Amino acid sequence: MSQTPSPIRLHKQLDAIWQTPSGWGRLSSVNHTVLGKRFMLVALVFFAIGGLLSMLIRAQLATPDSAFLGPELYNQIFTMHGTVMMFLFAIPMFEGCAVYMLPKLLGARDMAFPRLTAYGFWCYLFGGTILIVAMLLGAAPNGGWFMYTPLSSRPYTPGINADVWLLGITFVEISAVTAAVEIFVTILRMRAPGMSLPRMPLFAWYMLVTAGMMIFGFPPLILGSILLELERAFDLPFFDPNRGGDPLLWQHLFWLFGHPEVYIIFLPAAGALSTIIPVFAQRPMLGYRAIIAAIVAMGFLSFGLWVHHMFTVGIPHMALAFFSAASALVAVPTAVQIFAWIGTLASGRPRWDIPMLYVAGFFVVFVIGGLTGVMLAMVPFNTQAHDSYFVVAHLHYVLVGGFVFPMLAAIYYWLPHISGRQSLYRLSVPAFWLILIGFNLTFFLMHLTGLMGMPRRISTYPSNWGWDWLNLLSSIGGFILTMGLALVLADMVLQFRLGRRYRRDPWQAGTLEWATATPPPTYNFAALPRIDTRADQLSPDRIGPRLAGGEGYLGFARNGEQETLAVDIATGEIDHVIILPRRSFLPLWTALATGSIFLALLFKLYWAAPLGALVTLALFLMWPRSLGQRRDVGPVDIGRGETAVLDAEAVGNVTVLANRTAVAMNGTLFASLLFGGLFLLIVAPNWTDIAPLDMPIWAGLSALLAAAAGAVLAWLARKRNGAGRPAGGFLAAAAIAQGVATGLVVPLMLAVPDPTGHARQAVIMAVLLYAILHCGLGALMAAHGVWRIGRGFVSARRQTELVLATLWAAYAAGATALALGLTLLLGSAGGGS
Ligand code: HEM
Ligand SMILES: [Cu+2]
Repeated sequence: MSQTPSPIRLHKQLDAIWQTPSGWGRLSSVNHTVLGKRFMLVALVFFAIGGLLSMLIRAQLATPDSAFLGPELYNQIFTMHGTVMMFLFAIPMFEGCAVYMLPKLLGARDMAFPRLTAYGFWCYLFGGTILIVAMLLGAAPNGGWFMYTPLSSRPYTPGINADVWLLGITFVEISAVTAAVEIFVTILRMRAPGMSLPRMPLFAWYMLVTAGMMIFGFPPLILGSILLELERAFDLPFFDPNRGGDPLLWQHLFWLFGHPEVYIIFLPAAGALSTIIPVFAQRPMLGYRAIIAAIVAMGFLSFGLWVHHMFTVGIPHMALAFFSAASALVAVPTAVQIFAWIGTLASGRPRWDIPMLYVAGFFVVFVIGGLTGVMLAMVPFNTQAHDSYFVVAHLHYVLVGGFVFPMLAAIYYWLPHISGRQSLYRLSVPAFWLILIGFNLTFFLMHLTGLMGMPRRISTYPSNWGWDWLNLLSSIGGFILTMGLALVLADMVLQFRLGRRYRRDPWQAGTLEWATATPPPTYNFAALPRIDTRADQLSPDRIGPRLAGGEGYLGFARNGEQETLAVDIATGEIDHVIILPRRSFLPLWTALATGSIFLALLFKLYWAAPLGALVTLALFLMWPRSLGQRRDVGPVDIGRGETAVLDAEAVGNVTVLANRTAVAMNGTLFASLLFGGLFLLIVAPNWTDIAPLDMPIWAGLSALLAAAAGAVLAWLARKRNGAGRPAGGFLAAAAIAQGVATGLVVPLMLAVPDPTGHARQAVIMAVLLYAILHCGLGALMAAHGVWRIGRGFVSARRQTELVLATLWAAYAAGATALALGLTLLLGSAGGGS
């Protein structure tokens, strides 16, 4: 099979295997190029909606005593503006960018889990639609995008509005979570052979750190949303200070997510800048290693900063000093990058083109935003400016400067890759100037309005406070900005018809994505390259034709399978061949079923939610059916005279890595829950006048024993399987043990008196529920393994199912132990003084 067939025939064969059908069949696509484009398109639609809302805000605030919207509608509109921009535009936009770019940039044919990409996309689309429809029906969330309790608790927001936010956003977050796992695994394992970590393009490094941050940053928010929804729906008082809860717990959970979130948005944008700047400066990026160190440092530091959003809530002085210093410190890695960018430009021969205009705009706007950020990191100044328009100005300088400008640069840089054409200068240049001028007019003045005392989130103001002119000018600036953005949109649309066509690599870039044809074929590369140098200093116009001719790895169509390569994490040496799943409607059905759970909860049809969950679970169990091998195949030809085993026979394949990542994420969620319990125990009021609980310790200990036995049995099954002995019996025993553990947690839950009475009981219920769910999940994984063994998918060499069963059983046992520990600790709290 190593002889290369004629390139045209090869192209036809690959095309037949990878293509997306037309008509309704389009909805079954799982291809990353298709889904990346869909993600970005939908994100742009939400950007337009968010922009429209900001126009309404500015129209309302343009004049004093305005009655254009009225306070209730105004609350909904600014809340939706912030929510749409952060959750439905910024995050999905870079997810789409990553999904589209990464395989091309790294030299692979798709992301690691194509169906998961599709599932994430549908969850995003449906969740976002729920929010927008709610807004059109006048039931949009209205408590601000950070949803502070007690304002968002039931007594103060009795309607459905807050539930729309909590459920809709959690639904959307599924796409963030799946994207994080995928991006992480794809970058670590699916690079072109030879592309070791130190040879990776900077964009991939940025995305790797971003994905890592999402893995630890999103679970606190998801947990917070679940707890708040539990409080709203079932009256479990996590945040109610009268019953042992604490509104500050919400703020901690929210900002534990919310601050890293800012960097999660900024880093991909910075990654685009680090890709674009060296290309236009016509010299390699300065300080490649320093930048990597800086972004890794940023990733860590950003988790230590969340408290700077809470300086005014009454935090001990020591803590204030620490978080203030840490906030100022994060300016250092930012500065490293900014100096590297400036240095690269200064020492190169910069070419001016549209993307560079936006890079320049970025510098101006972002630096101002950074400076006001350092000002706000100072506690005394923060106390003055807190919740004033100064903060609105700062946050937009950072978000628009740090995300929108770089994204516009990236759109102008990469859109030719999608369209195969170049942008229309007559539209793009004036659009840029309108945006730059409009933006600064709108937001620079807000610093002044803020310093003059105008609080954020007010719907109107009297005319004798001196804010009139500033607000009117801000609003005019906002409309100029919108005109500029509309021109960009027109430019993007018209480019597809009127843009000049070009040959490969229009910017003379050095990265692999330009080695595909433009627009790219669905399989990206007819053959995969070997990379022996830094992967941002290649010559795509030389490599491209060779790969298109089938020269390289996997330059053939085998058995009609969608094949790509997996490499060792550090060295980038070939590890195994991945057979990717084909297009399928399953992701769509599964997302619809998932959506039914959220809708059932939203409309308080609580009986229907478990039904939806069962259907979702059943659909998920159908996913692996088409995956795997039923016999040992051994090493197969991969071209260039080399061989590699298939993923089913690889010990640590991408599925295993993805599950480890999912466990890390899941563990973060659980850790946040444990943190919440301890936080309430230590900080919240009303914990002294409760009596210790009487819990059936025997049930707890036997549950723990059963869960531990499940883990040991799964591990033994794995050992036996590895030694070539039948493992089904042990695995079945593991499933049973975990099932028993699930049952044994129930008496504990039944013994918890009135969980609505006090946050202590509510927390105990939550951790026990978590333990039950995970013992059940472990049992399910083991049972699934038994089934796969029965169907012949497992052998001494094909052991993925056993590795996964062991992993989840061990996790379930650990979680049960911690859950019991916290139950005992909280259960003995109080004592009545
Ligand atoms: C297109 C130009 C934009 C304009 C004219 C604009 C305008 C505004 C205004 C006036 C507010 C304050 C509302 C109030 O406190 O009453 C606001 C809040 C906010 N904006 Fe924007 N914005 C724009 C773009 C963006 C972008 C691109 C993002 C994020 C990527 C964003 C994120 C936010 C957030 C998170 C809030 C806080 C909402 C809240 O307090 O609940 N905005 N915006
Ligand atoms: Cu922050």
